[in-house]
Amino acid sequence: MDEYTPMRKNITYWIKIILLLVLLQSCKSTTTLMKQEATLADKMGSRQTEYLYNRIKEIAKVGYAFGHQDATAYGMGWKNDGSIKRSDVHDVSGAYPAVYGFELGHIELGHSINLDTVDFKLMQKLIQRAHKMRGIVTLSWHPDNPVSKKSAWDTTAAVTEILKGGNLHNEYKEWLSKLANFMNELKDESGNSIPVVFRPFHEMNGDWFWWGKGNCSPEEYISLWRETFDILTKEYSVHNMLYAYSPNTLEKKEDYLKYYPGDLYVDILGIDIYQHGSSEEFIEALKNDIGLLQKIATDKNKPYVLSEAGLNEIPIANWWTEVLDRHIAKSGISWALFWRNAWPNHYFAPYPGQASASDFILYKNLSHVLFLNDVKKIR
Ligand code: BMA
Repeated sequence: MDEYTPMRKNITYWIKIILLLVLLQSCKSTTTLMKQEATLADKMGSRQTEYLYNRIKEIAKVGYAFGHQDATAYGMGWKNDGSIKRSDVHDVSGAYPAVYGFELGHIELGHSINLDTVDFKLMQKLIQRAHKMRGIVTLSWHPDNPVSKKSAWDTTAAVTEILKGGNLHNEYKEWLSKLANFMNELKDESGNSIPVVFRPFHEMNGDWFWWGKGNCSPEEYISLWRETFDILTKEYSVHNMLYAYSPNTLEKKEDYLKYYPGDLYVDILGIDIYQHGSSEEFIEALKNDIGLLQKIATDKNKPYVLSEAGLNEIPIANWWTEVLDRHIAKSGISWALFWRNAWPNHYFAPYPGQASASDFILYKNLSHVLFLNDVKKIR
């Protein structure tokens, strides 16, 4: 008789326990996998776009990338005519930024230069170069007011006019088709589309743009975002963009998600924080707003960034290391982008001889602040 001995009972018991543990482990790794492989907002997003998204997440594990708007297009006292490789940041520190911001304003009008006089053909070339060097490209867009035909800062009510059913909907689609053409023509040497981070309609919690607070309702803003996303991805087949949402410094915590178009329409969470007053106020905003951003983004499993920042004319000699970096170093952001070096009283990155230049070199040497040669290594 095959007796069920205590010894066999014991073995069966342990086999069951092991099987259970294996099962639990595989469930756990499936959920971790699902968490890690968050898909793109654009379900048809290219393989390269997905790769960019994963790199952006990887960067935050090492530090944060340094970015500069229009870095290679112009700087203090110089303008790129297409023949030079230059950047103020490089002139000062010997390193090129890791993140390159460019501006699409006036592409919608079919102009050959943007609202800041950067030639779109040159921009295309500079994006190709930044991408080839494994830098990251982010595009802002300050479209003119579609009703008044004045600038993005003209706050004449316009959003409902361009939404589906509005009088200017078709005109808005024409605008988007021009933006889409630019995106669809943005190719690398092998003919693959170059992936970028698109950051339209930013600072909507401020009242200075036609898409901002008081000039449209949060619901209208959300429709504007979603319709724009749908037209670009579904009608114009643009599949090389990650979408970044970026309010301005918050007045109230609740403001962050007030205009949020939804997890299915956003890949990256950002915030624009400038120092307009004292360093203390700025530090408070960095701590509070990035702290909140970190919580929201972690919960949504999305990367997050300081999408715009800066102190105009940087008159504080140790601003980079003591005011800025000390308060964002451990925040988990993937990058911090500083605004453009436009003219002598409107610049946000140092140039040789500028008051914060030597501190910037110390800042550049911090191991967690990543420039082009550092992000290059991140796969
Ligand atoms: C603003 C200023 C403007 C510029 C706009 C878009 O912050 O720098 O001069 O036109 O950004 O780049």
